[in-house]
Amino acid sequence: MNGSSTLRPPWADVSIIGIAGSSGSGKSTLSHAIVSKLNLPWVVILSMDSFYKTLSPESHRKAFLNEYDFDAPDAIDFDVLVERLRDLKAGKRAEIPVYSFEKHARVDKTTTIYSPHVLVLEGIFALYDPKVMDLLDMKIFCEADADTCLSRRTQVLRDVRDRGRDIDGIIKQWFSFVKPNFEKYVDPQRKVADIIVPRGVENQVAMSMVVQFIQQKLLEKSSRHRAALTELEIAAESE
Ligand code: UZR
Ligand code: MG
Repeated sequence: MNGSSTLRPPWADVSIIGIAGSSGSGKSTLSHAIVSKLNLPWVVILSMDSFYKTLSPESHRKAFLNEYDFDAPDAIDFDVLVERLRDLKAGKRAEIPVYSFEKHARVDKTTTIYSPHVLVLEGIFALYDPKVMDLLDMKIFCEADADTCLSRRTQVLRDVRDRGRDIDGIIKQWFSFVKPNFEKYVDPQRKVADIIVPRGVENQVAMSMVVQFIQQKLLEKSSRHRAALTELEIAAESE
């Protein structure tokens, strides 16, 4: 028996669920609903917003004019994301960058995550990078009408407007980046998804399926670990 893999405790063998979908499609809400239905203590939601790259001064200036493209995969630091996910899979702790939408920049601190049982990775490009895909146990695409997405964004960003951004900028960003890049990069991810969830959290059937699948995975992992331990105990006794 290969002791190093089978003896990894089940909590180090984190199950990672990827949730992709348009900006405003309800990824975060869906993630929270899944976590609440799972009702387990060691579950973490990791937003890919945390992995926006640090911008050059020129790009940073553009960001404040709503002229920087945050909706292309290139805006995401996949290298750091993969490194952190691999660390968590190996049972190590991971330092997660903290991103400020207000400043369009990473702030000078990190959030520490210790290996959870389940990690929900949500972001417009959760099903994009092959290295990330390799680490996923389940791939979900969250679907909503484009007008629903836009109206959610303007509502969400109304808060931001109160903090200094304007609705014109939001609309400008929507038509120059969010919409065209949705068609180009985000929407094609539905082809690699295991399940497509229309209507987000309203879709109770899809939610139950997802939760059952995760619970089944956890059971299997814990049984495998128990069996490996028993085998080891028997081997030790016969020595
Ligand atoms: P979700 N975004 C910003 O508006 N500012 C930033 O500094 C970083 C990201 C937006 C981005 C994308 N672009 O659509 C959205 N725009 O955040 C993704 N326009 O976040 O999936 O939570 O909506
Ligand atoms: Mg979100």
